[in-house]
Amino acid sequence: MTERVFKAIVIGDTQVGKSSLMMLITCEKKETKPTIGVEMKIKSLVIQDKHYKITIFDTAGHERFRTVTSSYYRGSHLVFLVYDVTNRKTFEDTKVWLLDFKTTFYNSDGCSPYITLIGNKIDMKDQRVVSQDEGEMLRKELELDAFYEVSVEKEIGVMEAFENAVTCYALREAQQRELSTGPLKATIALHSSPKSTSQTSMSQIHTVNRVPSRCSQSCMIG
Ligand SMILES: Nc1nc2c(ncn2[C@@H]2O[C@H](COP(=O)(O)OP(=O)(O)O)[C@@H](O)[C@H]2O)c(=O)[nH]1
Ligand SMILES: [Mg+2]
Repeated sequence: MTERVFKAIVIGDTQVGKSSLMMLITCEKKETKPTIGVEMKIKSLVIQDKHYKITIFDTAGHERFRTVTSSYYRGSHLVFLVYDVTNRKTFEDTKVWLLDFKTTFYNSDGCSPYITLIGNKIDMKDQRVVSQDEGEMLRKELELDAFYEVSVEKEIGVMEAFENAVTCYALREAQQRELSTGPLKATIALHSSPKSTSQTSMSQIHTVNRVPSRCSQSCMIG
């Protein structure tokens, strides 16, 4: 069995829900203490019979002091850029985070990382100050690969965003390989949505409030 190993990172302002998001993806219980030190967790999942192991890194509190280092960014395949829909500053700061990432990012395998913009806390309807349209406009402006609105608290949309990123990055990588080594042997099913056998509950996914999933120009699903 071949297993693809990807590195995922979560970036964004403090308190937007990065650690909670990572806990949800890796099926861990909520942690109450603030994250300090390096946090890395592993998520194994199977999508369309393909096995993936994703190492997910959390900024571990360093974002508060803007001391996220280049080693954190290095070699990332998947990036989750998170803001809080109830806090406009966190939305505006996504541009700063992206710039920080792009100026220090280095990936030796030559395939661009798949960057997903995440607007979290949509369960807090009364406090929302950033609309879904604004999120989508920002995605276009920054030329990010995907945009999802989620609620980590209510488990809405998170696994869908995660699995979309894994699938799209795998396809991008395969296309890159094809460009450099000739015809692609593996057949990638392009005509169905990713089916997951991940152990995380998928029951909430269909109530997701988000812009339809999209890969980049080179990766379309569904
Ligand atoms: N209402 C609501 N609260 C959330 C959500 N996600 C995270 N939180 C809360 O936001 C706070 C900050 O979350 P945390 O994961 O520590 O954020 P981080 O600083 O970005 O790692 C915590 O009190 C979480 O319980 C969400 O989807 N909805
Ligand atoms: Mg944290």
